[in-house]
This record gives sequence, structure tokens and C-alpha cells, in this order.
Amino acid sequence: VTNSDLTKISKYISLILRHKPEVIGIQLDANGWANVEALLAGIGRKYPIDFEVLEEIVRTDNKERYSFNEDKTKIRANQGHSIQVDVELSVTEPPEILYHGTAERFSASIEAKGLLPQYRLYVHLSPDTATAEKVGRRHGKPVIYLVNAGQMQQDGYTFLLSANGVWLTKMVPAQYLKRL
Ligand code: HQG
Repeated sequence: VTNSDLTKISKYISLILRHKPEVIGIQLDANGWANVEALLAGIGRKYPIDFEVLEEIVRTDNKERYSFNEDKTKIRANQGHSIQVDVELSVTEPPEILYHGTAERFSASIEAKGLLPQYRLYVHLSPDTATAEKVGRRHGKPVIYLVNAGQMQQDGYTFLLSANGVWLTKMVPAQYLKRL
């Protein structure tokens, strides 16, 4: 299996574990877990991989997108879901400043309405500008917003830190945003 195959398979697994488990006829439990055997069987039509390859994908994923449970019978995405699951993240005090990378074409709407989770459960924030820039580039010409997370927390907003270092919050009103 080449690296580019692994990336392709990882994207497919992302789709299943974050958005559409039904494409392979499986379900996630309330905490976002899928049964590993069911996942392997389900993706087998497209990508007949064995458990060792799945382990390699989880281990080498560049954003640490997935976790196994302790005995590796279950797997879930660490964040990024659009379906309603609780991946058991704890409320964490954010750094004073977080960043959000997006595309220029969204900026008028963002500055009017704030950051909204759109089709996902949360708005995703990055701990540094380099990461935010990469996230923004996925959508087009990147722009970076500085998020006044410390002030938000003082005002009662809560933040979750995902297992892979992404900060999550329900929404960011425009008053806490500053374009960099
Ligand atoms: C934008 C990737 C108009 C928002 C990354 C973003 C991340 C608005 C887009 C994870 C808006 C949603 C998530 C408003 C927000 N008006 N547009 N009021 N509020 N938006 O993909 O943060 O590679 O759902 O700025 O690393 O780009 O998939 O969110 O541009 O962690 O693992 O609506 O996805 O991880 O796009 O990325 P997304 P995101 P993976």
C-alpha cells in the first residue's frame, strides 16, 4: 500500500467516522465509536485492507484524526463530526488567543454573523497561525482571524480541546474576531 493509497483510504474513513457511516451500512455509538471489524468489512469493497494497514493509518495520520479504544476493537474520529456524537472531550481553559483560518470569500459573512459551525458540531480553532493558514487554504485564498478566546471564556463561552489539538467551540460572535 503506497502513501497516496493510505491518504485516500484515510479520507474515506473520515467520511464514515465523521459524517456518513451509513455509506457502508454501519452505525456509530453515542460516543462516536465504530466497531473495527464492521469498519474493515464495510470499506472492504472499495479498499480491502487488513487490520495492520488500519493501524498504520491511525498511527501515521498527519493530523492524528483517529483513535482506537484500549483493546483496539473500536475506532473513532477525534473531531470534525457533523453527526451528533459525544467524543467525551473536557472543557478546557483556552489560551488567550486562538486562530481561525478561512477563505477570503467567507469574510464578509463571518464579520457580519461571527463564526458558525456550518455543517459540523463546532467551530474549529487552531493554536497557531501556521495551522490556521493551512486550514484556510483548503477553502481558497486564506485569511486568518484572531479569536479573543480569553475574553470569550470570561464571558461564559466554553472551549473543548480535541485529542488532536484542535480547539472547539459552539460559535464565535463577531465582536471577538479580529482579522489579521
Ligand atoms: C466558514 C480540517 C460564512 C469557516 C481542519 C470555514 C479543521 C463561515 C467553513 C477541520 C461562517 C466551514 C474544520 C459564516 C464559519 N459565514 N462562512 N458566518 N462561519 N464559516 O471545513 O474550520 O483535514 O467545516 O470559516 O484541519 O475549515 O478535515 O471547517 O471556512 O480542523 O481533518 O465555514 O477540518 O480537518 O468549513 O475545518 P469546515 P474548517 P480535516
